[in-house]
Amino acid sequence: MKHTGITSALLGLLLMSCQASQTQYYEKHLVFPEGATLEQKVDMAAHLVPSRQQLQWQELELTAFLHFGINTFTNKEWGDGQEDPRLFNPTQLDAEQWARTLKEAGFKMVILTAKHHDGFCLWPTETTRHSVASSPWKDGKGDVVKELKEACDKYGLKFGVYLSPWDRNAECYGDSPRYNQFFIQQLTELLTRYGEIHEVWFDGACGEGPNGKKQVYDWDAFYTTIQRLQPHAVMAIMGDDVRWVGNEKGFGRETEWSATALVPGIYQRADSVNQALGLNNKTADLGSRDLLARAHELFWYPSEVDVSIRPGWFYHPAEDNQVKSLARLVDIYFESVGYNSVLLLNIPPDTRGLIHENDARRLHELGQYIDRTFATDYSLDGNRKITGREGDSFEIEIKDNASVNTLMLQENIAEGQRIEAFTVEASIDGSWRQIVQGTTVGYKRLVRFDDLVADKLRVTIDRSRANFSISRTGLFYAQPIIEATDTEGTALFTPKSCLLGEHKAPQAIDGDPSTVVYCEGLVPLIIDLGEAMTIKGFCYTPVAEGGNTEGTIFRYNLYRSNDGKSWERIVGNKEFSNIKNNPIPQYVLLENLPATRYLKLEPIEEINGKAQTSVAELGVMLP
Ligand code: FUL
Repeated sequence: MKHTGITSALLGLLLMSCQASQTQYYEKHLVFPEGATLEQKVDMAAHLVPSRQQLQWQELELTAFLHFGINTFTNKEWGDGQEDPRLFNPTQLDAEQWARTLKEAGFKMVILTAKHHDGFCLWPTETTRHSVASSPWKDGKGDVVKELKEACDKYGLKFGVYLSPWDRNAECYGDSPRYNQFFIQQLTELLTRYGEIHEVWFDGACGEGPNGKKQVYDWDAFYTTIQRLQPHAVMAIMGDDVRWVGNEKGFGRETEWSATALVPGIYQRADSVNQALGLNNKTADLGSRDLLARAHELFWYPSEVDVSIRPGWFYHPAEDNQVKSLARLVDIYFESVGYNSVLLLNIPPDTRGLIHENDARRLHELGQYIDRTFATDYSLDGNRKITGREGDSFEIEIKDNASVNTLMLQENIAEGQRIEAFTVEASIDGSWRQIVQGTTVGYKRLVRFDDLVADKLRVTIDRSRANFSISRTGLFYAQPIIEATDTEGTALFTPKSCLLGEHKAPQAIDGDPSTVVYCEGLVPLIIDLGEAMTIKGFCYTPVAEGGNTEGTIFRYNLYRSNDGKSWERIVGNKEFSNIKNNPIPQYVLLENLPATRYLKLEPIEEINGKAQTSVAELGVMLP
């Protein structure tokens, strides 16, 4: 028996090592063998994996672009290269303010336009006089690249450079060998003078037109220069590490394959192969099975979503009031980071050399929103690894009976991107109801759905290219956002009566926030609208800053009823975020609520953990 045991253990080990050695992974690129079947291709695609630096880059999630340069001072989006460098004169340039603002908002890397299409260099290059060295800023002794890199190091941010291949100032542009040399020298300066560089961004834009200068770039030489000088950097857009998502609006594809048949532009065959396959960066489908059937090779070439916080990429004073709203930025976040992409959000420093107050405020709000949304994971055991095969399901238990509206799924992409389709169901009162269906997952998929109170979710992986491996799941509640502009004009409907516990509380519905009701204990507030009506949400107004805020509700449940006797819970264990530090009216949207007469706001926790309740105003929003 003993003997047999050892033998079978050895056999098991042998088998395991055989199996292990059979699993072949392809780093960054693979070529399908001649005559490969679709099944073989799908299996190979499932084993295409990112390089180490691609993986590290993907994990950054949130990265920032800073478009700053001579255009900032000429108020243009594209300079023509003829600008007087003396126009470059920021009065208060403070790279630490840039880095600090971005760091506090949760960004992990900053990419600076070291040279845009106008050819003006933000560092004192030896290649041209069209640079900061010819400007009055710091008497021509300044170096924006250096200042920002030092600030990034101080704040623990990674640093990347944008270097435009298209150069409208360089006299040698169009004389291909000479310009390539010139460009490599610029690249070499940037990659050797400032320590570690994590991303090199080569813009594909060129506005020369058919009669303009024709420059044939030596991508191989650019590539080997980066490999030699900064082997850990990723090469973006015209490089083969990071792919442009295909728009500058900030939206990724819901079905986003990092394993794609699109050949990166730096390869000579790119145009012919991509044309034959009918592909470019904007194509909706870059990696489906249909495409695999026609493709000869695949690249791990993940998507980067670049978008500006303002309409333009560079600073224009006329756009000071056109900074994207928080709601828009949050949508962008969900449809980039949440769609298997990295977000590259541009914030253009102004002519002072500062991130403008309006942009800084919005970044702060965005950072807080993301932090708060993902601070509480309502799933039990979100960090457990889940593996399985096509058709398998797994369940996610929901903690505290909380209402949730966001599911996070992450594939272990170190083993490849495999999931092609999934279904999410919720167990409500003992029966399963389908909530949403999705396609790809990849590094991260944030699935949004209507607010939901359920015992658990069930996720079924309907289609997978090989056995799937999920590294992380999570369940969150993303607060609806009502913009200041939306809410300012929002008139509240005054309920007919209000009870605090058993006592009438007319002060809570008198339209005057200075009249406050306090009471001992965590006591529910009940409002009666007089008749059942369609409502859009409710608003709890706490005692304002400076007043006696004891009893301010922090966490709550909300119930609805039409007879004041039987209650349905519609919001479970929610918080009025930041109400302690910023006690402003709390607008809460309620979606798809049937006509309702009574609402009950039940406090679960007071801001300081006391058993007290207070309210300045309570009202509802009508559609
Ligand atoms: C484009 C450029 O032309 C814009 O000016 C901006 O730099 C954007 C990120 O890429 O191609």
